[in-house]
Amino acid sequence: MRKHKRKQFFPYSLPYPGNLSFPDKFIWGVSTSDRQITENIDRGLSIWDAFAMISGKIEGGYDPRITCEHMRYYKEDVALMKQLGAGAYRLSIAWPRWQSEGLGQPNQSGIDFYDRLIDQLCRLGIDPWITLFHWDLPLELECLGGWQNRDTAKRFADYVFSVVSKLGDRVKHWMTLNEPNIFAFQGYLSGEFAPGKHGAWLAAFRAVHHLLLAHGMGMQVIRQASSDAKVGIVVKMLPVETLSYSPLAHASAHLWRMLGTSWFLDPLLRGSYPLPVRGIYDAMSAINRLGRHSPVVRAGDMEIICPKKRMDFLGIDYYFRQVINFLGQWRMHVPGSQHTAMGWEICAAALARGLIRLKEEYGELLPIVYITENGMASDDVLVNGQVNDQQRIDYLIDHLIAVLQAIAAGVDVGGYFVWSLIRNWEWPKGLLKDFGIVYVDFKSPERTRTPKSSFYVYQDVIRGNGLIYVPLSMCR
Ligand code: GCO
Repeated sequence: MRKHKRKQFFPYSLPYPGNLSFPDKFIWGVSTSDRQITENIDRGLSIWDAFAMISGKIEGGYDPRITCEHMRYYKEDVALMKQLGAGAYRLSIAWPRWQSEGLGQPNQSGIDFYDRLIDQLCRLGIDPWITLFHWDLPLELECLGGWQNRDTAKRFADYVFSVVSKLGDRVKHWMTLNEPNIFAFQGYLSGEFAPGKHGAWLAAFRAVHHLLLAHGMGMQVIRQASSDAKVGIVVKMLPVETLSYSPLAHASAHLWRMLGTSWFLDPLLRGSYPLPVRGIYDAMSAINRLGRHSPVVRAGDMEIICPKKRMDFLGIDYYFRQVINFLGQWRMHVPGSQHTAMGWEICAAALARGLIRLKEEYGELLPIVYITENGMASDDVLVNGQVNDQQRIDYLIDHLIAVLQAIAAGVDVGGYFVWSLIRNWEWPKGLLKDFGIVYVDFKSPERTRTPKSSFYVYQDVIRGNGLIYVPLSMCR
């Protein structure tokens, strides 16, 4: 592919795509995760249930038991996907629903729900894409050390085997983990996410290696159980961009890229950690040896994480870029930019540049990419039975243009999933932030659903397999 000036220090502009159509067979979908939309029935507790009980952890005090009740209204939700024209639905299986305590006998009533949901999707011609770990670790496993304990990876593989044996006849796309990079940073360093540890760097290093190992072991199990399955992982894309030159900015950008991306993608795609990260694992091993403990990274691990037959696809979730200022600091508020209700800067161009950078960085090692999440939170209101979310429409169109730009530059992007179909419980933000393209009236006992304007625009995009049906005025 054409080198897009990686040496160029500042963000560059890409030409507006000449062709507003997506490739044939491009997959159009919507994404959710179990913990964020389902009721607390038929399941064991997860680390998020425990975390949410700690006062002050969830803004507005929203209890994760209050949701849009997808278990009860799943048929209605699948019908909405059908109306949208979605070809795929990315959902997650909650490990504590499948196995209440994360090990042992599967929980039949939990399994029955997924069985019904998947049958319903197949009946309506919507392909289920399943994430096996979307952050809701069974609480019992956290008590045994959680992801700091290597056994969790093995238990994950056992759980995956059970899921694939049951659903593998109907499910062909599997994502082992959702965003291990965000899970590690927010769960072990900032403490904003479960398991809520602050500055626990060594714990984060251990957890990351075991998460990646779980991915590799899970992938092995899926491939053994289902020969035509496609397996990938989902990573949050954090493009780092500098707006002014200074050696500090340069060094800081380098560090953030390594921590945010290469720490994860290098082992997954190249089979080795970046050198400084490797150094830290080596130092940890040396200390472990003194105490007669086994090293974190053991012989053979890297071949499990990155086997000869590499993963089939990479899922990319994109919401915002990391902007580094002159002093090398990370800032969320870039003057002159628009921000979402989460306070995240809107920058579609960084999605295109980020994808191109990935391709430049990993070349042939980069498998086909699916945008497994993209979307925004906004303060939407129902007026006369309608929800006009113009900002989300603009957002989606701009980001789809960015995907087209990346495709035009040679990145193999096979599909796009909007986050989210429906209003979700947004982790520490509880129910305060609404990412849905379908509005949910939480005051009504039936949790009445109303498609927003963005739903209809996305429906047009899907129908036309491109932006051709979108009024030109919207193509900014
Ligand atoms: C993530 C998760 C989702 C979030 C969404 C919006 O990326 O953080 O996969 O569960 O809800 O991204 O923050």
